[in-house]
Amino acid sequence: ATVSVIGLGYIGLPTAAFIASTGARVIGVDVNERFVETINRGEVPFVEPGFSAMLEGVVANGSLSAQTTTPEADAYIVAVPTPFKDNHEVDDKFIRAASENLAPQLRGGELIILESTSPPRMTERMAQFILNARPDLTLDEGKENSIYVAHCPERVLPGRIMIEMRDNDRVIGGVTPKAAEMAKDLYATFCDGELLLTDATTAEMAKLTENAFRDVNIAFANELSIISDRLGIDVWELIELANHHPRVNILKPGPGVGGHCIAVDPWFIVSSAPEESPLIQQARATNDGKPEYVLSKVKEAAAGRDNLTIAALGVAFKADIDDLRESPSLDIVERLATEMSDARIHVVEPNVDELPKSLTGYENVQLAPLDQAAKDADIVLLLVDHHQFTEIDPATLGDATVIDTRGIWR
Ligand code: SAJ
Repeated sequence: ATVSVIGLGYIGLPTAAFIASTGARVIGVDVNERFVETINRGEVPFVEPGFSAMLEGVVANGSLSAQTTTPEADAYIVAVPTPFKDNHEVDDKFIRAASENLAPQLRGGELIILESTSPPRMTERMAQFILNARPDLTLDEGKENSIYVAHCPERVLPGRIMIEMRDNDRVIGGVTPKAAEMAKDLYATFCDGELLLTDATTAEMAKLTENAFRDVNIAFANELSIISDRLGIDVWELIELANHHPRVNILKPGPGVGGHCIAVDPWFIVSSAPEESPLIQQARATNDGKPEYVLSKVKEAAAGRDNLTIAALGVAFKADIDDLRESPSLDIVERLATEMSDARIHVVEPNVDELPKSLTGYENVQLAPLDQAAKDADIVLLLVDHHQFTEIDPATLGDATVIDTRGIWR
């Protein structure tokens, strides 16, 4: 069977490679020509521990190739971005484009899976995009011109994809029951986790619920960190102690919540049920407010001191990745650059070779190696718990003021 994976980003490309590693023929599709070329050379266009060897192998043996046009295939997996618009409603233009590009290739009998995280009913809408382009096809099962549409949200954690792609349980929701069964057969070829069948809308909501749960829990931790500052206690110790209770499991406070999932997905619930979701909305507001709080701590530490050098350690959205999407750390450094224009800011980000675009316009900001930045700093602002930073002995930072937003040096 031929499987076509549309969208070769952090999720689509590993999914394509895992399926290809089972011996299936996989054709990846992406609009980004540079991505396509990189992948066809067997190289991974982003940082993901352990993934290079797998990709190199499946490209070298011909199981996986990439192209910019959508081919004929027996199954399609759509893994394109689902950003939201200013009003927090989904922008479905990439799903629409993927649907319209694959529709002409269909002959009847194909399975089409939406993997992108989506608001309730998006999978049904995708099916409708396809049927609009191909009124000769039907969702009624068992006919020669039937197509089978399902939702199988991806739940791997960036940084642990090699483990989680195989081991995680998967929720598979069919627009029709047979679509769910067919999707289950495909995922069973590379997934050792349990494959749980439901309808498409429940599957969409399950994914959003998982990420909203995490967002609410992190908001609780972030609120505790501000309360703890006020009370003069160590929030890390506090949470560690509370978590010894058998039914308490509080996540970690930090500089805010970033990435393209936890900071985005709760909005899909909110936009589909605004009146019924005050708690989820407050969690978003609490987490989005944390960068401002960190900024105020830096300003407090800088008050009355001139000619300061600030080492900002990390701008990725979390540890040991190069992904800067929705990164609260990057946001904090940008605001430092504008609001503390007298200070020199040395940005240390071991996972990138050049200063992120949004920071290039500032004369007072430069990318610096860790040892130099740490040596010159009056204020060390730890924003991401990259392993390079956790390995530092804080005693070597001299008399710099340390603001550790991740609690790694306590
Ligand atoms: N964060 C904290 N404190 C914590 C945990 C995380 O401040 O205790 C911050 C991180 O620093 C980061 C943000 O939250 O800025 C999100 O990081 P994350 O590691 O929680 O999650 P993601 O966005 O990398 O991946 C999540 C995962 N979802 C869940 O764990 C429920 C992953 O399994 C999903 O596949 C992914 O979203 C997705 O694609 O939806």
